[in-house]
Amino acid sequence: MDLSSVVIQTTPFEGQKPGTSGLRKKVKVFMEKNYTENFIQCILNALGSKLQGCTLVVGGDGRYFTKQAINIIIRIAAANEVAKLIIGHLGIFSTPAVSSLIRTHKVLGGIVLTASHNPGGIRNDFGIKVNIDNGGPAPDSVTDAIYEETKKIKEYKFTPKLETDRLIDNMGTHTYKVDGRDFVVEIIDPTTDYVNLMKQIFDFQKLRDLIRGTDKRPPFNVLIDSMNGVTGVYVRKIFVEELGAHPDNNVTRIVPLDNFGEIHPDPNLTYAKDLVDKVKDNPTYDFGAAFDGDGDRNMIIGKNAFFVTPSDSLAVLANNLECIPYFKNHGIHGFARSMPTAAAVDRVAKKLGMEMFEVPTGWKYFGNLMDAGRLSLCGEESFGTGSDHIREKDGIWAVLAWLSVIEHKKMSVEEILKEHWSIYGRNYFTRYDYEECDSDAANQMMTHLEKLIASSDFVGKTYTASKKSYTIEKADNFSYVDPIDKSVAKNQGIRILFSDGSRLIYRLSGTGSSGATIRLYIDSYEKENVFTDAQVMLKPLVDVGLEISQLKKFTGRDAPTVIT
Ligand code: VG1
Ligand code: CO
Repeated sequence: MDLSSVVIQTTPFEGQKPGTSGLRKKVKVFMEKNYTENFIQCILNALGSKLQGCTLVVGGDGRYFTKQAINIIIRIAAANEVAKLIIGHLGIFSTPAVSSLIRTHKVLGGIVLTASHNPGGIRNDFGIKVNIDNGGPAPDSVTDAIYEETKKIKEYKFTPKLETDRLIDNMGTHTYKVDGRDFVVEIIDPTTDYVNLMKQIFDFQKLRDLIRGTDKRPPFNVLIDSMNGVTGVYVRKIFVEELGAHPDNNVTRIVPLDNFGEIHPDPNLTYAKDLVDKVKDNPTYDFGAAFDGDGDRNMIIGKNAFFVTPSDSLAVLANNLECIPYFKNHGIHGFARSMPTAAAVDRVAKKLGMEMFEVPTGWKYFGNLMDAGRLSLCGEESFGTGSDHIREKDGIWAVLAWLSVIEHKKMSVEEILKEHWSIYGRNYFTRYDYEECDSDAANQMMTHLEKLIASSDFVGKTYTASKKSYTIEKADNFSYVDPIDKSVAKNQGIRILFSDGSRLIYRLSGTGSSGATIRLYIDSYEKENVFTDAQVMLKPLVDVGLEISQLKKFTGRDAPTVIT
């Protein structure tokens, strides 16, 4: 049957501005009449002339409203002359899997339906991320263009008679005639391409021997927690089916739920407490890992829940990449971290003679460097680690990388960290998050900081807490010039740098859906004193950070919501 598309009149919605990674709002907002339709049409408008005849990858973490959003995307894409959509079975794709598929199929881009680490379900968040043809998150130039479209949209195109009901429930290819053109919807297994990629990168036989044990070595007992998010389907395939992990003892919460079982699918010590407790309570576990809703974040813990900060995780991987076959084949071309991430990896880069980059928060800033062949491994303190195998951070990749290092070094997680600190010294790091603060209060605090760092006598001032003194050497609002395309990103966080190398950084989160989240990042470097508890070590600097920002006065908050 030949279907025809129609043009539907609409009016703009305020605030459809993508943040650090996609547009995130309450589900109820996305459910408003034309809200999602508008945004999808604006994404397509921003693609311009490349849109006609293109292929897009579509899928997400399976949270509430995914199916409705996919149905909208199918009908709008068909009417806008998109030639083909590649969609995950049941609407499921992890964010790294989308990145991989875009690259494997060499298509124009993807639409990822997720609010990532934000809670899901009808009362919580939904989100839409846009990825470009290199597989990475849309850069500022693209998200700015989308936002401009949202402010002036008057109509969207739609194919009302295209039957989408239950379309994503079965795999297969469907071809339609829309306005006389072919339009194809292909529903695929969300895991096949990604599992193949992981098999090319890692030595699965060695990882299987590690997890199952051999004549010479007892099994390395892991607990992999998908937190009811999208990684469940990949964890079953990779860890259970390929690597022989036990389906009851070695993996947990691996069925994706549309509300994540009412938990916050964010792998940190607060929201992944369940995993931390299980590993603590059961000393036979050697290793634990958790992922966020859309599978791009990871948290690594060792025996007795020994915690690896993401900044250290990046440095340890950088120091041991040679045990991963991918890097033997592709070489190692430089490292990078986001600005708030502690500089542990910089020390490894220096020793190995590697180029090292410091970029703003958000994975989109790594893409150009990777495309230019100057970056192989990068990470963020927010539990993001990844390499140039794709253009997103990749939770499962990070765990397989860690297991490869453990297999190779035949050491425990704690031993590996302690060895690393003994060689390089330790970058102590902690992050305090104050979630859902009043937006005005948070903005006032940032304005106060802006003024303070601009005052003529700020540099050189000394602050003291618990008898430790810190003298300010430099303070600015971080800005970044992309070395490849020279694009500029300004106002990326207030940095206060002290003469002993310690840092305080203040940012407002760009991923929340309501209120404001203040992030305070604290780090310091110690050459010799490397075995102290990080919270104890950094307490004086935290106090200085609170004093300088007057955070309590502005927000009324006594304590952070999450400490990492
Ligand atoms: C946070 C993290 C940032 C990360 C981003 C997206 O952003 O700090 O490092 O790239 O989330 O991660 P913000 O603006 O809230 O600090 V994901 O896994 O939510 O896409
Ligand atoms: Co995520």
